[in-house]
Amino acid sequence: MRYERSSALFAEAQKYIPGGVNSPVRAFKAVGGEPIFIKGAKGAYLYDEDGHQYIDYISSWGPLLFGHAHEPVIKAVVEKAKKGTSFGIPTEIETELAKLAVKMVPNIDKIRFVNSGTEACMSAVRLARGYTGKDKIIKFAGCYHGHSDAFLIQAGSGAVTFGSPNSPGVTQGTAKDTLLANYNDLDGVRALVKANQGKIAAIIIEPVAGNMGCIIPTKEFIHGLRELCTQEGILLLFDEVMTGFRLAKGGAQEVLGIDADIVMFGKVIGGGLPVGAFAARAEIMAHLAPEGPVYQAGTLSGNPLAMAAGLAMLTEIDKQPEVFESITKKTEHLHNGIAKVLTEKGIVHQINRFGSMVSVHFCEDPVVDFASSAKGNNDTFKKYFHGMLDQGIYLPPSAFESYFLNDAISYDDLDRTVAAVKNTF
Ligand code: KE4
Repeated sequence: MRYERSSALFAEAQKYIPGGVNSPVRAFKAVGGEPIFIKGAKGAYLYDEDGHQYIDYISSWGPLLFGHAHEPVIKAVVEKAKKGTSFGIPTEIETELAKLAVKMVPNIDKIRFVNSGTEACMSAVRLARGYTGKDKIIKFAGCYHGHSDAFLIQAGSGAVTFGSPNSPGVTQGTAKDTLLANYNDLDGVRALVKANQGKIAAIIIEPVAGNMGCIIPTKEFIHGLRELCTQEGILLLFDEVMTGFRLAKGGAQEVLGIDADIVMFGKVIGGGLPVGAFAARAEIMAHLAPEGPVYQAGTLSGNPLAMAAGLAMLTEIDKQPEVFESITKKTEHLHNGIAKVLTEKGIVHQINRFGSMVSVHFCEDPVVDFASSAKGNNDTFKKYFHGMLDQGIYLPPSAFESYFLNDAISYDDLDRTVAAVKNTF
């Protein structure tokens, strides 16, 4: 039995934790079988409790741009921990990380740290509503902005996998203020705005989507959204929890050349520890407590250990911007290798890639929105996932996710991965 200890640990976990996991996508529900349990990781490799090594293509769902246990991050956290873990009182390192983030990301003057991407997106929507005095928001089917009630309306990521996009527990009162549009459908957004004239506070979007697999906005769509928001006095909220500090120093705003009104971060900004953040021009952030009336708070927000990890990570990126070209080239190499093998094997597929975000879809037609992403053949996906896992390649356990490469992955690892695809099919 390849996964004896993981299986025993999973059985034990299920006695005390719902589904045995602390985040649903980890439970392998979308791919079947039981999750592996990880003992540790270093660089490109995960090591499970049964002694198997895996090339890791989720990098903790994005944060670990330089791979696992990256020396400068570990050192910073260990040193910081020796001086205490949390005070609930301001510390200098919060300002150091804030200054660096503001320097790296265009079009923001101030940033507020929280503990997750969910908190960042939830707080940004409250700020947008408080700033504009309007109630409704538009989100896109298949986009995932965390598990706050307002977003669990045809969310992407784990919520889609469970086939219950509208989660129980979300009230009609909440759902009525979240309007749904389709990604890459500007006319649909225009129609919603027209039908809700003067009532929409914000449009929230993943500027490059990663929770339906990877979906790239057309230039006409993303620029059209910016123009529409400017015309209508609607705030454009870029959820850069995935794309922030992964696509470029300045994230999607930089690579797409679009100025958002509020930008949300998570994952990379915490270097693998719990950090989320939201940022905007000073005149918008001035509405946030304690400067302004929009309330938002958090016991562990700006936690010194998390700030130390985030500061080490962003400092590494600031010093080595070539990391973006390196992981993009590696992702392109993987993309081309997988495409070649699947084509040779006659497997119907689409591969979407943007920077170091990539996803493989087993369907005929291009994947441009949630509906087209949902047409992927999940039986083929399951076979693919487990075939790769059994060969020591850890892929995201859901067709509605993107791969997140880290720069510790070598070209040998990539070629090993492509060979494993060939063996699988
Ligand atoms: P967290 O609350 O999970 O830190 O962030 C929520 C979030 C917000 N926005 C985007 C674009 C995101 O991708 C996420 C979280 N991403 C998923 C992976 N697709 C987290 C994995 C999980 O749920 O365990």
